[in-house]
Amino acid sequence: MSLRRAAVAVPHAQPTSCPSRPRASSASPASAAGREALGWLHTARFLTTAAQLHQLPPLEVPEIAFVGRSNAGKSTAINTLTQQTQLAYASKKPGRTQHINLFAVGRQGTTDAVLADLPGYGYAAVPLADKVRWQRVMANYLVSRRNLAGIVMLADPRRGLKELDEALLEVIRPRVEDGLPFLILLTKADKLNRTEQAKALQITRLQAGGGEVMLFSALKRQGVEDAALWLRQLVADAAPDEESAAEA
Ligand SMILES: Nc1nc2c(ncn2[C@@H]2O[C@H](COP(=O)(O)OP(=O)(O)OP(=O)(O)O)[C@@H](O)[C@H]2O)c(=O)[nH]1
Ligand SMILES: [Mg+2]
Repeated sequence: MSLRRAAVAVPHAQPTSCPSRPRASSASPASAAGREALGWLHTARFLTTAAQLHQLPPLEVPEIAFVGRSNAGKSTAINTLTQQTQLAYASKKPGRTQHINLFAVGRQGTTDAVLADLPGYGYAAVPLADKVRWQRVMANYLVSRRNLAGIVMLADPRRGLKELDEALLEVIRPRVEDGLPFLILLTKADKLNRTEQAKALQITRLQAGGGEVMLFSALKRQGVEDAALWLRQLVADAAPDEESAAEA
């Protein structure tokens, strides 16, 4: 499989590295950069699916993993960010995503990034042996996937970060400390009032270990533009700029 990395230009993208930077509210109209980022994400299409790590194709393009507890809203977030209703399988029933599903993103048939929808962890009805097996697969993926360029962890703020989320934070800590971009999206923000949202943000920022934290609601489209910009910027930063590529 050959995937070509296309040059990425992000118009007026804002820096997103400061966790405490105030963010635009969900009601604010999309900025030019936000529209561009969302348009880019809209190009997402199914690439491949794998039940095991060795079945994943080795890729050169930046890959961004969506991880989190079962039912946290990973698949829904991917569908919302790509503005596609059924790209990733979302479901009321936890444990819907059981494979690593890859989606290619890029205009005009090029692929300049891949989104990876990972199966959720912590679903009580899954047999213990399967849970342990899956945790090992995911830890291996997060530690060893060479083209992993960013991690988006989704968590339901009504539950907060749980034991398994913290275990995952430990697994990725060395890579995050090494500069791997890491974002926690607090999903289903529509279920919280403003005070609860502010409190959830504050608490999670203390736990995020160098990652950025944003509120997100697929229902109210809250945080969608900011998350899209974060993804777009990450891919722009990961791409070799054209001049240095030409010099090499
Ligand atoms: N109110 C509300 N519900 C949401 C939101 N995002 C997801 N949901 C609901 O949460 C449930 C689980 O969503 P999924 O996207 O399937 O969750 P997942 O993390 O992919 O789950 P697994 O594949 O089991 O790991 C579905 O019923 C969604 O409709 C949101 O922003 N607001
Ligand atoms: Mg899912």
